[in-house]
Amino acid sequence: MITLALSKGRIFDETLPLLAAAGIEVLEDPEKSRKLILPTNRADVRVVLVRASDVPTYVQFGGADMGVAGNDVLIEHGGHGLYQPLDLQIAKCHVSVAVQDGFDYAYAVRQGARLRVATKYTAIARDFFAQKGVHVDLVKLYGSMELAPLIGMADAIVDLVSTGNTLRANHLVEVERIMEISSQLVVNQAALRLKQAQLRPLIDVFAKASVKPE
Ligand code: PRT
Ligand code: MG
Repeated sequence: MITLALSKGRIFDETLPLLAAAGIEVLEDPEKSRKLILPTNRADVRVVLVRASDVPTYVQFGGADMGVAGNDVLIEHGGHGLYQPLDLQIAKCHVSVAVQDGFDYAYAVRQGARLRVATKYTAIARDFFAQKGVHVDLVKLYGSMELAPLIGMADAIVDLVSTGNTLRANHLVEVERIMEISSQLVVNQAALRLKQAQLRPLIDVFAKASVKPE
C-alpha cells in the first residue's frame, strides 16, 4: 500500500492532474466527503487528508509514504527525514513583507528602527531580517496576518501572496519579496528504500507531468 498525504484545497486540486497522469483517480471529493482516508481506483494507493502544515510531519513519521507540501511549510518544518526529489511547480506564490499603505518601511529600515512583524512563518522571517541586519520582534500568528498592521499590532507582516488581492483589500502593500514558493513532492526516506519498486515509477511520472511547456 502507498499512502499519499495531501491537504484539501489548492494542493489537492493541483495534484489531481499529476495523479491522473499516473492513472490514479481519487474516488471521493474531499469537499463533500468527511472521510480522512480516500480510496483511489488503485487498490494499492490511498490518499490521506491532513492540514497543509502537517504534511511533512506525517511523511517524516511514516504516516504517509509521500506527500505534497509548499516550500514555506517545508522550511518551517525543517525537512528532517524527508527526501525531496521533485519540484511539482504547483500552488505557486511568494513570501513577502507587507505594510500598511502609507507606512514608510524603507525609512524605518534606514533609521534602524526595531520592527514588530506578525507572521506564521517565523523561521523564514527570522532568517530574512537577520541577513538584512534589521532588528525585529516576531509575533507568531496562525492566520489572518493581514489584520495585525491594520489594528496597530504590528508594523509589518510576512505572508504568502499570490494575486495580491488580499493585500489590496486590506490596504497593505508589498515592500519586499523574500522568496518564490511552489509545492514539492516529499518522500519518507525509509519508504523510498523499502518501496522503491512502487514509488520510483510514480516519481518518474510526476516528474514528466509537472514540466510545463514554456
Ligand atoms: O488554510 P489552512 O489554514 O487550512 O492551511 P494553509 O493556509 O496552510 O493551507 P492552504 O491550502 O491555504 O495552502 C497550502 C499551500 O498552498 C501553502 O503552504 C502554500 O505553499 C500554497 N499557496 C499558494 C498558498 C497561496 N498560494 C496563497 N495565496 N497558500 C496560502 N495563500 C493565502 C495567503 O496566505 C493569503 O492569505 O492566500 C492569501 C493571499 O492570496 P492572494 O491571491 O489574495 O494574494
Ligand atoms: Mg490557507
